[in-house]
Amino acid sequence: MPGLTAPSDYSLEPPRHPSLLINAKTPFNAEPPRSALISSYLTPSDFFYKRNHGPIPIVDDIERYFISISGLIENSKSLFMKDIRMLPKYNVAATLQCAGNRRTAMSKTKTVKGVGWDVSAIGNAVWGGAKLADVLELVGIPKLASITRLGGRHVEFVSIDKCKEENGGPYKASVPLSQATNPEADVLLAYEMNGEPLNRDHGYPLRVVVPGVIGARSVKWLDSINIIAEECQGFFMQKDYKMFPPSVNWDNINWSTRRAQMDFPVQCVICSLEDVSTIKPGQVKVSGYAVSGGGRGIERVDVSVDGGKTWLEASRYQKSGTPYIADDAANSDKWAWVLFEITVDILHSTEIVAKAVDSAANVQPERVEDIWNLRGILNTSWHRVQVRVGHSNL
Ligand SMILES: Nc1nc2c(c(=O)[nH]1)N[C@H]1C(S)=C(S)[C@@H](COP(=O)(O)O)O[C@H]1N2
Ligand SMILES: [Mo]
Repeated sequence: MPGLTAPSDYSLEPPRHPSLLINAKTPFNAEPPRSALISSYLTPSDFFYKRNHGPIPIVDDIERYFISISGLIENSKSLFMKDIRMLPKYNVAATLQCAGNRRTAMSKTKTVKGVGWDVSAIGNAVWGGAKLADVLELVGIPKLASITRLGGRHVEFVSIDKCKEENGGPYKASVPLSQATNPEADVLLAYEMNGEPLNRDHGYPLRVVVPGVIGARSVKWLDSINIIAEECQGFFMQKDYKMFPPSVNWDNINWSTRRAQMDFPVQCVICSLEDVSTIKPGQVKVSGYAVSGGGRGIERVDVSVDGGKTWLEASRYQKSGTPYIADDAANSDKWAWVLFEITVDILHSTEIVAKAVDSAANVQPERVEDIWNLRGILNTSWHRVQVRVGHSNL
């Protein structure tokens, strides 16, 4: 591909913010301190978690960059950036969350395999770009189609980065055609993040954003789109990012028995306190984020200051000063997180817990042990932090 190339080593990585917590240098995997997440509803791109499986691709010549669309369609097509920009532009607020968010906490139960994320492998941004549904119309696939005339049922996104899991091949993933062609699913080919051109870490010049779905399906540095009959057969769809029960281990795993994870479940995390904090007795602000997948809003966030015996309801907001209502179409970004906040009185050392309920009344599991899985994905257990009340030296 002339416009976009993939280095085979890490000598040409972009600069990154020094306050990121680095979980792996090559490939670069890093997350912000949790306190940074609650300082704004939109996560600045500098502080947005970075999840990579290879060296960051490079744009040699943006004028020559194009994506090709082919597969089970009558006519293949190449689209340059100017063709994508010609389509109506949408700005969609959507939270991207890695399926491995909170993996470190899950690994305390029993070892899991994967990058050790704390609670910040998540971020909320306004993504600007064309709707995939409009792009697919350019190759003759109508809105709301679930199958093409030639039998295509899935839309595969292929990048150009060199991933060791793919034996040096590119990262790829797919979504069902019915989701890709549904304008309300808001699947984007995004070229902007928070009003600025995407930066290299986040997929410059063009990435997919699949709102409400685990981050793994939002392919960065898009190179081509294939319309295919079956789901993408790549590593990250077939041999990774699947949810297994706790009884499955590396000796008895059979990947084909489980579906590729798509929507993420309801999640919520306290970001105003570390895992263990020493505080003065008195009022403490407890705040954090809550989000659910599939476009389900957050109906409630409960906070406990006695380890989960009794609960108080926190207030929720997206725009400061405006209370959030889960099913208020006019005032809620349905793909985006809500921030929550409550001030509590803490006089003794205790455990503070938070859990959220989504608009389908889905709740978070209490115990991480019950959802433990060998890849350490989707840790959505009640979020717990310890506070130690100290009386001196504070
Ligand atoms: N081409 C490509 N796309 C990719 C990845 C990747 O390694 N290569 N990682 C995926 C994963 S697992 C996640 S969680 C998100 C992370 O996006 P971000 O780095 O912009 O936060 O990108 C996804 N898209
Ligand atoms: Mo991820």
